[in-house]
Amino acid sequence: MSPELVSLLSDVRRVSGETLAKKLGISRQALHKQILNLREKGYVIEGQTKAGYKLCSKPDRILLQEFMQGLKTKRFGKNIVLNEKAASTQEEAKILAEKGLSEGTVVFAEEQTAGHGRLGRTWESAKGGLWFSIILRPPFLPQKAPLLALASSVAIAKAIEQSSKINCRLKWPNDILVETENGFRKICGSLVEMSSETDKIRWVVLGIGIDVNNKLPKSLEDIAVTLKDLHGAPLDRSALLQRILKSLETVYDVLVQRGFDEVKKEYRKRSVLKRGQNVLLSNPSSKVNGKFLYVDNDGSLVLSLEGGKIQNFFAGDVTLSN
Ligand code: BT5
Repeated sequence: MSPELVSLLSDVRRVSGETLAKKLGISRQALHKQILNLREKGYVIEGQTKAGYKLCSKPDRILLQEFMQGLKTKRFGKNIVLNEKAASTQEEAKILAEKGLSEGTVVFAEEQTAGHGRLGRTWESAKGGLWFSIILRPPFLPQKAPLLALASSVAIAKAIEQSSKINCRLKWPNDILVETENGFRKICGSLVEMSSETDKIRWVVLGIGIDVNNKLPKSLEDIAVTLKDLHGAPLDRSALLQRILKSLETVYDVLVQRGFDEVKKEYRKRSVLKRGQNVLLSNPSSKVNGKFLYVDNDGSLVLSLEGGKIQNFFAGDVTLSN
């Protein structure tokens, strides 16, 4: 792989073999070999030495060298494990976290065979999505870990909005939705799992699943949608992941250094829940009806229940009701 050649080809409409060889400091023969090599890897490159080369499309895969070249973070993703296929990046990352790998380490998979959400629910993870988990070691109390789901939703929403002009909405605690003509559809879910002592987090693994260019099964048609469908064309997943990691790092640093206030403002702007709205909060063992009041400073959901009691909830699935 030649990331330099890919980036030269990406910069211009058509470029002669002579110019490319000169810029790379290699012979025309060596250049020809690199072009063939890229074509074998799925790059569609039109042309020959004389007429000039043109990069028509890149393979829809995250390729290490190219990815690292465009990654603008300080820590997040600097150490990245790229899997063609994994049972679950979450499980792999938890093992690495336990072994002591540093904050910002990312485990990514092109495809997951046993991806899961909260409460062991299945997460559909066919090729073409972004399925990854990040190791974090936040210096705050374990009670504050749920804030990471809210903060990561804000960061991902911002990155998606910059990459595609798609407006993201957030649903407590961990969903990113998009409003379509058929109602809200989920495009991203996140999962926060941790190991802690009474007053210290040992590690958090933040798992993120984003529907990008993947196909969704029929069973999810009414609740999910992909960015490709919304955008009308496939997205460059490598560039999107680079942008998401940068955004995650920025928002995470704000959360750690300055607290939840700033992030909360960004969260509230995009929240589908508006004050006074009737909601149903479901947990495996209970269902509660109430009016949404606000998201508290510890990330919990504050509802006003029938009879006027005000209560904080730390987990559950929210359904909007009338
Ligand atoms: C979540 O769970 O939304 C968290 C999903 C986290 C997935 C990532 S992928 C990388 C890492 N490795 C893993 O194994 N997991 C993480 P929850 O709120 O429980 O939502 C699960 C529900 O979302 C399912 O019951 C389905 O209804 C729906 N769902 C499943 N697959 C989906 C998909 N690809 N897109 C949108 N919705 C999906």
